[in-house]
Amino acid sequence: MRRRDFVTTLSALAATAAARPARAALPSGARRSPLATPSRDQLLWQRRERALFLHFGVNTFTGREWGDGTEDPRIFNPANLDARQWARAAKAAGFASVVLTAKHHDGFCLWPSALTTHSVKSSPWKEGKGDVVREFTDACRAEGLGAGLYLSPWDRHEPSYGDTPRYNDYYERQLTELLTTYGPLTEVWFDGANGEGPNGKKQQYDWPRVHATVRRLQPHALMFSDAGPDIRWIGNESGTAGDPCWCAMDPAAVPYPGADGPQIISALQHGDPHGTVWRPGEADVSIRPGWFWRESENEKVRSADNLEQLYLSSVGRGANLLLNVPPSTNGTLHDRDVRALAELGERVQRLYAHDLAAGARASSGEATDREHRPALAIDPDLSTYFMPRKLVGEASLHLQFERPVTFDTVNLQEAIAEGQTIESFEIRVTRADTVTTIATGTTVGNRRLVRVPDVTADGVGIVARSSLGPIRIARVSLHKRD
Ligand code: FUL
Repeated sequence: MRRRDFVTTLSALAATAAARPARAALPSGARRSPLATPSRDQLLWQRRERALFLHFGVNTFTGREWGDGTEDPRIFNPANLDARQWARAAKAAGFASVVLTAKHHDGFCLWPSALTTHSVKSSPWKEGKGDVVREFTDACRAEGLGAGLYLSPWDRHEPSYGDTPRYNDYYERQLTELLTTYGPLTEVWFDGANGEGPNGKKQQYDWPRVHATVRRLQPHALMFSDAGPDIRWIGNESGTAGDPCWCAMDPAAVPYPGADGPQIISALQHGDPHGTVWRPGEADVSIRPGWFWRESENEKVRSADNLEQLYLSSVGRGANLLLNVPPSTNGTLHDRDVRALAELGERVQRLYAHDLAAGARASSGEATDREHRPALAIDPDLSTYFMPRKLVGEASLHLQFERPVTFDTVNLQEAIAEGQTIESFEIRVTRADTVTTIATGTTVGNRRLVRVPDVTADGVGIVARSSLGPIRIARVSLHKRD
């Protein structure tokens, strides 16, 4: 649950979902300003596509979603904590990184912070000598996974919260502990929850200072929040990116984390084709009804079908998926969650295992340079791409097969290192000289997955119908579920 849920009505959300970013007033192909492009770290992060989220802390032991900070640290005692099990489950399912809640809103720290006793230090776990963040980061590295940390700015335990300058110093020092003790992090996760402190005053966060600290101490870590600066929240907690979904954004659209309103949600969902900053979306969603583990929700773990739908509505629309799989009171992931996760991993792996477009003859009606010839769209190398010479108007890519192929999934990928330009596309098939349009769509970005009823074809045409600039298709592949 988000704090903003209190103030956002369902009808406002419904209206938002239907809303689309205003269409550019300029003709297709005409550019206002150079397109935004990703940094190297953003590109690497986007290519990883899937990360696991671990909500763990005192709430695991109370069954609450939001602790109020009065929890007795002695309730924290995950007798069989096994961070390697978390990391192995993530890796086995094809997830490339993991993000842990080092501190949630209740203020309880999973590491022995020098700034408070409200931490693992005061718990019976490992007689107060344990450090979950250390075990977590070590396990991620041992499995070759990226490690990320969530540090809630809202702290319902800390007495200085609400006394703005004092708490901002406190938060900065806690952040510094995390950023300087546990080696390189791939992601630092900030949510915008913001309350009043014991003095009755609302805490004013100093985001520029927070961001500068992360940049200085962990230059390769990407910062997530509603307002970026590196990764944006996708605008809901249901695992659904907008359609269209642009990686670029107007930096003024979401002025600070936690800012609310239908226009803000729409900006997060869809991005902005003419946005000046590259800020790809991350769709966070839980495998269970709640963010924290509860015995009573063991029967409510999402099915593999449901997880596959989440994959299609997040990664398949060009966003990254951050799937929460919370450890239980004994400190391990529950069997049911591990099984569902593994099934998702297998489905994704099986989906891509066989590319029916491999070996096709690729051609285009448009002239291209040799280094951007059509065949480069069907080789697996995402750094090479098909790019027609002309900068405006439709462009098509045709794949001709030696023998007819039957598929139900089309995978499209743009060469996003150079930016994102495709605004709308169409997929056509040829069969016995008849051409049929089987799907149309909007943006592509890092990946667009299009599911179609089984179709058998002699050839497939991908038509980029409109774009913001040069069309660069890094990959077209065709797949069939078994
Ligand atoms: C929100 C929090 O309020 C929830 O408890 C959860 O951590 C979610 C991922 O972010 O802001």
